[in-house]
Parts: sequence; C-alpha cells; structure tokens
Amino acid sequence: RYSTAAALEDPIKPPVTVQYDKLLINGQFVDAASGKTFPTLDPRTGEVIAHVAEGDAEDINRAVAAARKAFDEGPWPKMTAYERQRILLRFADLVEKHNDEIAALESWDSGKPFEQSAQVEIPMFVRLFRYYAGWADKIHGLTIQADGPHHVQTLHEPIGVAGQIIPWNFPLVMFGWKVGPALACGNTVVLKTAEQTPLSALLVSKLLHEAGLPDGVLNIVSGFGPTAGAALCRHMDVDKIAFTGSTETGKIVLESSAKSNLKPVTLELGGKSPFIVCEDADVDQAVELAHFALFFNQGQCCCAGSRTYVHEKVYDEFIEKAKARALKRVVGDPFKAGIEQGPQIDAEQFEKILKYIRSGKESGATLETGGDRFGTKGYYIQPTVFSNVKDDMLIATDEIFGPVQTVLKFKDLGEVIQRANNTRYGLAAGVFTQNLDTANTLMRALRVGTVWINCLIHSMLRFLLVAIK
Ligand code: TXE
Repeated sequence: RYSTAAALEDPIKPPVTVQYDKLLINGQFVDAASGKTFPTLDPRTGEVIAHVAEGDAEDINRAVAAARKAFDEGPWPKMTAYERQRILLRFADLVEKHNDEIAALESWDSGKPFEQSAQVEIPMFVRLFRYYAGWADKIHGLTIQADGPHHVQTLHEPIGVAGQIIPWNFPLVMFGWKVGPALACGNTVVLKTAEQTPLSALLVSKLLHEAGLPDGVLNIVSGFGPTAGAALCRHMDVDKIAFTGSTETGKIVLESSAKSNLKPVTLELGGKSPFIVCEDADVDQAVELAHFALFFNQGQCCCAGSRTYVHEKVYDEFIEKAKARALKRVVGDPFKAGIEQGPQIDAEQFEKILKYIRSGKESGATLETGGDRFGTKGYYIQPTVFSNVKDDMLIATDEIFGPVQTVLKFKDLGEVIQRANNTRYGLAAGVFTQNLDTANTLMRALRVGTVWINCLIHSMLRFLLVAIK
C-alpha cells in the first residue's frame, strides 16, 4: 500500500476520458469567441490533460446575456419551487449514478486521492444538492406587527443573475456550495471555474441539463481571473457576485463591484486557523485530528488548522507523535489505493510552499520531518512538520496552503487567546480540552467564524471515509 517516490515515475492511467472542453453558454457547448484554448495539467506530471476553451470578456458578455434572458423571461424563476426541486433532485441521482467517473475526472484534474473524491467529495456534492433542493419550497418571508391599519411583510425573491467564481481546491464541492443554493432559489448563474480545474464542472453540467435544467440557467465560462473573472465582476448586468479564493483577489472583486453597479458581493477567503491543544487534552486524539486538520487535501483547505498551539506540558509528547504521524502519511499517485496525499495543484503553489519551507528553516524553526519535494516528477511535497515556531515567523503568519504543519508552544489560556487572535484572518479554530470551562472560554474568546471543540470539519470527512471503507 505504501508508495515510494520511484512509483511516481509511472503514473496510473485515469479510468475516464475528457468529453467536455468547451464553454457552456445558453445550454450549448461552444468555442470561445476568440477561438483560444488553454491547457489543463495533470498535477502528477505537469503534462496536458486537455485543451479547454478559454473564455474572456466577450464570452462573459454572451453568458450573462443568456443568464439574463433565462431570468427575465423564464422559465426558471417562474417555475414552481417544486419543479425546481425535482430537477435538482434528479440531478443528484444522476451524479450518484456517475459517481466514479466524475470522481476520476476530479482527481485527474486536481491531484486529490481518487478514494477521497469517490467516497467523500462526490457523495458530499450529491448531499449538497439534495439539501439545497429541499430548501426550494421552504423559503418564507415574515409578517411584521405594524402600528395602525397597516400590513407589513417581507418577501424573499431571487436576486437575478448570480456571478460565481470558484477556486481549484474543491472544484465540485465549491460548485455545490455556490450553484446549488442559487438555483434552488430561482436565480440564474454564470460560473467562472478555476483555470487549474475546469473539467468536472463541465461534466456535471451535462447531467444537470439531462435532469431538466432549462437552457441559459447555468452558464460556465472556463478561463483566467484577470480576463474572464474580472469581466464578470465588473459586468453591469450581474446582480451579485459570490467569490471564493485568495484574500488579494477578494479585494479586487469588491473593488470591481464598487466601480460598476455596486452588486452585493460575498467573499470566502484565506485563513490561518489556530488549533489549540490544552494541557488536559487527549494527546493521541489531538495529534491525529491536528494532523488531519492540516494535511487533508494536500493542505489546501481554507480552514486548515495551520497554527497548532500546544500547551508546554504536553508539547514534547505532541511533537514526537505528530512527527511520527507525518512520517506514516502515505504520499503517492492519487489513483493508487490507500493514498492519503497526492500532488499539489500546480507549479505555482508547489513553488510557493517550498519557499515557505525554506523560510521556516532560515528563520530558525526546527524541521522535525519532511522539508522537500517528494520524488522528482509532478508537484508532490513531503509531509512537513516544524516545531519551535515563533508567532512572527512567516510560516506562522501566512497561509502556506500546503502540507506544512507549524507547531507553537503556549503557557496559559490568556496568552494563547491573545496570540491566536493576533492575525489578519478569522475563518475557524479548533480547541482540544477535556474541561468544559476551558472549551466555553475559548469558544467565546476566539475571534473566528467557527470553533470546533475536540473535533474538526475534516474529522467528519475522515470518519466518513473510514466508515465507507
Ligand atoms: O487564488 P485566486 P490562487 C489562497 C491560497 C493560495 C492563494 C492563491 O493561499 O495559495 O490563495 O491561489 C479567480 N477577478 N486560496 O492564485 O487567484 C481565479 O481565476 C476575478 C484560498 O489560485 O484568488 C480563480 O477562479 N477573479 C482559497 C479564483 O479567482 C479572479 C482557495 C481563485 O483564484 C481574479 C484558493 C480577478 N482579478 C486559494 N484573479 C480558499 N478560500 O479556499 C483570479 N481570479
């Protein structure tokens, strides 16, 4: 089961072919107006999987016009909620039927272990669509008590044409989180997929039409951020933008809205989430979940537990066990059974991670294990653990977005609260303790969107994976 670096020289042939490589506009797969294409690469080798139509501003105009027409003239927003729900549920059934084919394409394009795609992410995608389908006919407004002979009510209506821009770390799950609710509520969509992972969205969009989605309701423009993405953000006929990606790009997206039609924008950006292991924690459990919290999906998660704070009383034990766990991590070809970690998404992210590893070494952190690429081909990186990390080191302040665990030491709760909150991020946090008072104190004191106590969202996925096996 264990992979060796040498095994990577001969990548396994993925059990799928690329059928859809064009833009989806008004229900048709079409070439880009410019006729241009771009290569999407296999992260295992850097070799070309397919040449995909490269959309730019003109294609965004075409896609927005189709979405506008489908919204203004129907039938989508005018359909009954029940009919929309039925289409989304039929779609979920079709995805379930094609689970392994979709999972293979997802893994080929993104480098994630096939077992993770097939047993966790595609099933999760199916669940997302069933969940959002369930909401379609349950969206209610309020009746508000008013003074005098007045009647006041709120009515929830679709916003119109939703522009959605997604990253490459969870191409289909991101599609589910964005396209699912927008369609359930009766909006029409123009989706700009990430240039690294355009393939799976095109495949499932075919199934969505097979399930009965009318033409023009979902349009997909593959292409690059500064061209296609920027054109979508500044478009005057787009009513809303939902974006997930880097903090830097998030700022540009917000600015584009301000400079165009002030469309509302929702942003889900980077993180450097603290993961706090208290002195009374179950160390073995904390080691395992801290490991999973950081290394899951090659470390490419917005809410990765990427600053592991460990109480001084259990620090040495934690480091020893965290190092042993990282050494056991199975890195290899995503299409091989039992693989925990595949390659990083592309050369740019690979270089960025290696740069942070060099910076960790130079700034005086202790490299416990890893610290280099894995093998000689593709974008694989050794599971890496740094101890004796200080708060002001770049590896403790910046989002590395790779398999690099940084472990910091703390003495007391007041101190760790202050240090955990001293960051420009605020996505999530993990807490490990057996003491309810400590859990409650940290839960309230940490300035983040989500706090996990003795668990982590990834741990749920992990248990799902184990359960299915
Ligand atoms: O992100 P970008 P990148 C973080 C992570 C990673 C870093 C850079 O730290 O190392 O960001 O990744 C589109 N107008 N996250 O360069 O550029 C782009 O085409 C409109 C965290 O891949 O933000 C893609 O579809 N759109 C994150 C999407 O934005 C633009 C997941 C994300 O790409 C654009 C990914 C522009 N001017 C990276 N420029 C998370 N929160 O999970 C780019 N895009």
